[in-house]
Amino acid sequence: MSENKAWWKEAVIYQIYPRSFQDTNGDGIGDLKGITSRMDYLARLGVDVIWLSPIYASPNDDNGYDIADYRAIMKDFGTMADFDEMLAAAHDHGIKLVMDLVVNHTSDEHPWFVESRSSKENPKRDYYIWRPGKGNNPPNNWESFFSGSAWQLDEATGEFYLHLFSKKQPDLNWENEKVRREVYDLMTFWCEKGIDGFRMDVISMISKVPDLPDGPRKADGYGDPMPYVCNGPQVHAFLQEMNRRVLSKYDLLTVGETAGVTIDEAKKYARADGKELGMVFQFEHVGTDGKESRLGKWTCGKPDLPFLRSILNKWQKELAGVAWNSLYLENHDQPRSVSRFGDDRPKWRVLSAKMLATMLHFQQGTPYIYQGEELGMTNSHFASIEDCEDLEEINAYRQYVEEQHLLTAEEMLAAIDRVGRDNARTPMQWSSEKNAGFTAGTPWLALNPNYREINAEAALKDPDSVFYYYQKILKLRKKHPIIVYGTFEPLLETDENVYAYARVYEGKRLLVACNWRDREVSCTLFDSTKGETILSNYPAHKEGLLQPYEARVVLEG
Ligand code: ISL
Ligand code: CA
Repeated sequence: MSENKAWWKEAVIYQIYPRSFQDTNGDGIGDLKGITSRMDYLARLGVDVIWLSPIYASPNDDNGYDIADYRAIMKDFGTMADFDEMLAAAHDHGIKLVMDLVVNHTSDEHPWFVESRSSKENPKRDYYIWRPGKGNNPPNNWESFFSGSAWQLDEATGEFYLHLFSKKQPDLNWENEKVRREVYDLMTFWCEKGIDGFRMDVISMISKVPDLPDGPRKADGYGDPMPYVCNGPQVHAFLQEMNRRVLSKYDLLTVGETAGVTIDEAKKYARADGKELGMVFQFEHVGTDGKESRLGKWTCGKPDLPFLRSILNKWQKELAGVAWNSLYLENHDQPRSVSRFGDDRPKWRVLSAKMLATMLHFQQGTPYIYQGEELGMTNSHFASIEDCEDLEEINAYRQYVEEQHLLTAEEMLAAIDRVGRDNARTPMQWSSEKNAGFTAGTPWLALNPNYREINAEAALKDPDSVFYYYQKILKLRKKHPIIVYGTFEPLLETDENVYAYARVYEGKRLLVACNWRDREVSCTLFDSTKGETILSNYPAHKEGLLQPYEARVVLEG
């Protein structure tokens, strides 16, 4: 293996969703001062990097993923002075800061779009993707990822603009060199402020197939844009240009959010020669919730171990030595991992959360922890669509339940409970006090009522908590380079219950095994080992088996 060492390969990233992290002024919305106030907590956990979901000026149609000014801080979150203070506090704690870069689209309230829509002759017209309709119909059949047509008719000029996401998120036209220059300029602005990297939102979608052909028809009658917008013809050229103009001038962590990425594409995005990005987020393993997906994520089931394992193992094997993996189970778009992949019943929650952490963090790649994952926070419950804030959930409900009658309200709400994005966005659970210590006011999204039991204060008092288990994993990563740089060898690849693998490095071997079941299962992997157990969620191992949700890591040699 060509061993290209880098700080961002050795690091562990903690993702903060600022809106839900810590409120300091009682408006019910998390803010930058709140993040600054929790820096000690993050340092205690031992993370190396914070990735902040977007904090730029935004009308919040999609909670900041719709940006109106890339050089200003969202009013709800504070001021640029608060930002500078937060960045300094992070650096004082030895923590780096990565910003979210959302440049596939802007807000429709961004001045570029306000100009662009004003007339066909406006110099910024070509900053976005405008097309005449087919009669009264949109230019093609594409469905937005947030429901309905991906095209919006704009009265002022009688043309349609493309929005792969909400209609308040018009897609930028990356073919236009001026657009690219604007993006590189704003990136440089943040680099000069001293940030340490970018997480690039849907960066796999910035290049569209030029003639925008109809997509394959889906069950709801719309066409799927994915084949024509993901990994498009110019995407690598654009990223190489971005790299030359900006990224190569700084020492940055870069991670592309690349929906629709394949192994072959990932090898290009995350090329080991550093000409594009450091790593990408692939989506295959978060699409393992059952195979029936008539209406995408809204008609899925429970993920199963063999399928999930085959995907993760494939990424481990295929990227080895060629590109670098990022490792995640959660983020602000995914449900809580302990509810989805583990077992959130009180009896098993802590054990299974630790098992999942073990399974993930000992693979090769840079691990990501999403706020609250280190506490084993669970999915919430949404009794009515009125309780939901996420536009993906709300729009899908309108379309599938109210307009097309493809799902009943009960089915849709059950799906939201299972995979809705609001599950990840309920406020951080700091303590058992009012509103979990998140806010003195009314939280923008209701807390998960289980905050009375599951919270950071309780975790910090309990040596067996999920928190301290993560802390231990992060310390082990610093101590044993095999965890970062060891090669990956799958084990027991056909076992129905156990996820096992080995890592190998400089004459040492690390054995990892995780029981995915709530019962004892047979496993002889550790029976003859003379190695040292460096981590487990059980005090003692039993010969020939793994206890319910047992996870064990043994270092040999
Ligand atoms: O394509 C998808 C199917 O819904 C998604 O996986 C999509 O790629 C993903 O949700 C993109 O996410 C990112 O961009 C969105 C934003 O809402 C998300 O929060 C962000 O992570 C639009 O900016
Ligand atoms: Ca606030």
